[in-house]
Amino acid sequence: MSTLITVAPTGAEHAKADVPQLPTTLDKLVETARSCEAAGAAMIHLHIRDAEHRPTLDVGLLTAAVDAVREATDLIVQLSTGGSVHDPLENRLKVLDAAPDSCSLTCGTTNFGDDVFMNPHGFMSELYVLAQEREVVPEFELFELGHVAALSRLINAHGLPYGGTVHVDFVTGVPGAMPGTPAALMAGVAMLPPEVTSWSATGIGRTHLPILATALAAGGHARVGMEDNIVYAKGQIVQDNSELVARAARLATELQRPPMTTTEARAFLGIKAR
Ligand code: KMH
Ligand code: ZN
Repeated sequence: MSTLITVAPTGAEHAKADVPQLPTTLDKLVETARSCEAAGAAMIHLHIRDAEHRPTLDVGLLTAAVDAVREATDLIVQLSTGGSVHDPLENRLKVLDAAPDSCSLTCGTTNFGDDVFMNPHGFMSELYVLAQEREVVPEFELFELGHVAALSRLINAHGLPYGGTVHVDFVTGVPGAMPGTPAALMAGVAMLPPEVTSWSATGIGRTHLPILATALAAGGHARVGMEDNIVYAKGQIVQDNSELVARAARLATELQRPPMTTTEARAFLGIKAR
């Protein structure tokens, strides 16, 4: 089995002032999308920034980013519906107006460092059904073991998502949420309901490498990128997201699970042809 590598290049948390190499402009986003595709990524998880490099859910800017990445690459374009912890729920639903291939859908409220990342059941249900209607393939983000149960509740209430597959991503190592340890990840994998067809994992900060290695060894897929981790190795800050993608691709290839092509990934996730 090959490996689906997703890159999350920007996120909503790092400040541009602290991490100047963060791709926050459209040009830089397209450049990083190209280099990450060449390095082995098949999907990109996008958060965008405004002219002041602040996180934004402006639908016009989101649409421009989706169009530009589609024009420059064959990557599956996944928009974050998580946004930042400060984004109102109604703005997060409007993300689908930008017509991405895929969207993230976090399966419950969670501690998020000093903040709380809100995902009440009504919001998740509305987003789930909207994604079905718009023919957008969701990726279910699981920050906590309880989120696995919340995912089952959504599937039982609304049926399978558009595309007919159920792909989940464990986001581990967020301070106050599920730890980024092999034991916690494998506990989550053991709980997955039968409808889940594939899983990936990411580890925040220093949990990045152990979670990447665990996911690859256990038959999962990988998410990497500066949204989650800006340190390549001790004393070495990531300069370009493709460094993280290339390392994941090398590890996956050594483990006889080379990176999935974008064409394979589209079929694998049931992405709509556009
Ligand atoms: N920025 C976090 C509050 C997602 O993209 O869907 C939420 C997040 C999850 O990153
Ligand atoms: Zn995100």
